[in-house]
Amino acid sequence: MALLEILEFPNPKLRTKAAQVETVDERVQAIVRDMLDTMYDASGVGLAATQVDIHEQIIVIDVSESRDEPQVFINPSIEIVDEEQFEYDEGCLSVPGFYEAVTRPKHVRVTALNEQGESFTIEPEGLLAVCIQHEMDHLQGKLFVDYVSNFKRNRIRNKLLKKQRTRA
Ligand code: GNR
Ligand code: NI
Repeated sequence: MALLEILEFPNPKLRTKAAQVETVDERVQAIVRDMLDTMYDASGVGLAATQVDIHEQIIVIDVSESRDEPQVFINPSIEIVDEEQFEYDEGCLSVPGFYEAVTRPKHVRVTALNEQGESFTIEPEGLLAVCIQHEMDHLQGKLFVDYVSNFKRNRIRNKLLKKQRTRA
């Protein structure tokens, strides 16, 4: 088992846009395994490769209570199904300790490749729909704090910078 280091806001590497995966081979499957280990170790419901400084379109998610239903999304694409919105208190392993309400489309359709390289499409609901959108934002270099006011984002930034200074 290999745990990967999770980058924290405001590290500029979190702003990198991820490239498409060309082929889902053993190299990609090893990244998926390490990302799942890292997500479970950190008690997260999802993890995007961007957060572990790998700039490829790979996401792992587990929204189950029992923490034994991993889902893998490679090269995901998303469509908004209708205009209904949904507000949820979001957190992020790259923004530890902070939670803010974020409003996103409620009904989305997601197509991706699984860890075997097979295409699948789902219409997720609830936390899974929120989480997929949160993770797909990471792959574009976007963070949930980008949806809150400049005042709140700067306060979060300054608190995390202070914590990171005292840890380094
Ligand atoms: O663990 C996580 N919890 C969470 C809660 C609400 C909305 C999104 C998330 S994702 C987050 C893990 C993470 O940072 N993924 O990028
Ligand atoms: Ni996150």
